[in-house]
Amino acid sequence: MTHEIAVIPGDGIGQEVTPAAVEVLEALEIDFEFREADAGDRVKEVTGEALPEETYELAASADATLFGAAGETAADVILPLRDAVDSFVNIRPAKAYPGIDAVRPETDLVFLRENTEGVYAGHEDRLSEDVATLTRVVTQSASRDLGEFACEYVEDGDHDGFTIAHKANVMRETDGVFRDTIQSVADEHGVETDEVLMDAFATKVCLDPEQFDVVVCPNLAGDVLSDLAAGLVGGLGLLPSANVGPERGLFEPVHGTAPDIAGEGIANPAATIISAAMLLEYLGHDEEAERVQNAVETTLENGPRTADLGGDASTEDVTAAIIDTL
Ligand code: GGG
Repeated sequence: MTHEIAVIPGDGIGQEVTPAAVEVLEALEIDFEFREADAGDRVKEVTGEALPEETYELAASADATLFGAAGETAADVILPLRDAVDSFVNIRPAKAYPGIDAVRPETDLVFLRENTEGVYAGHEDRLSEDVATLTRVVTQSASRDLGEFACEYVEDGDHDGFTIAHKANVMRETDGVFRDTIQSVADEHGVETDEVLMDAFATKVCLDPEQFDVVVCPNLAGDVLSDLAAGLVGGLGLLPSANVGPERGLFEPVHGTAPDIAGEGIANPAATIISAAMLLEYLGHDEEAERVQNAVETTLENGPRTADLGGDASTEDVTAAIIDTL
């Protein structure tokens, strides 16, 4: 069976790390058909559109999508692409790998981030020169989908339960719906939960990350808190993500375009290659997913390493080492 994979490198280092992940996938004995498409700042400059219709349609029809990064046009690219694959959850593991000089080497977390609403729902207005507004949308239905996913994730994996991170003491209606709906789904499943205010979580996770395992968050909180966790494990070059929907998935590193190093060939491809491992698992290739994950971990431990991890290797050197280790 051939898997059709949409490949959307986007901008900045997305142009470097996405082909690296494709090279790793090509090294496996799996029948892939890769179809590349444009999105982001560069294509907008040329065509006036950050997300051409054919790119959206490709993501909406491919078996899975591998995406790199978007910069200034992130809202016009990433959010519609997540919609194209009907993704309601963004899975973001934050793990400290052996051999990496991490601030908190004991960190091993997974964020399950709501992926369709909150303040990223796109309802922003400029009412006057002085006043800008943003409508935060939280629904029981999206919170229920996330809650169901979180329960299944915990039941299928080696997890005791999950933590709900929210700010319902201030955003009583919106985060109240989020917290109460997810809690009631967990009760129906008999899954254990605890809850934490998201600002307190930011401190607690820095001081003692081991007290957390699976963390279920609203959209913006999941984006911010997973970047914070990246700081604990060695940087954004190490955090993958999977945007999962009922029939399709979009796999992308957590990091953005890194304009400060874009074009130099020194970006760390690990986050995108681990995202490709998540894509493999999503498509049912568990054994190959584990091989890729192990090859990345071995390479992170033994080198070569890119500059963000204290080395001087290029993106190509690291990718070649991962493929050799497979
Ligand atoms: N590879 C993902 C990317 O381009 N991240 C930049 C960004 O702005 N992300 C926002 C989000 O993940 O919602």
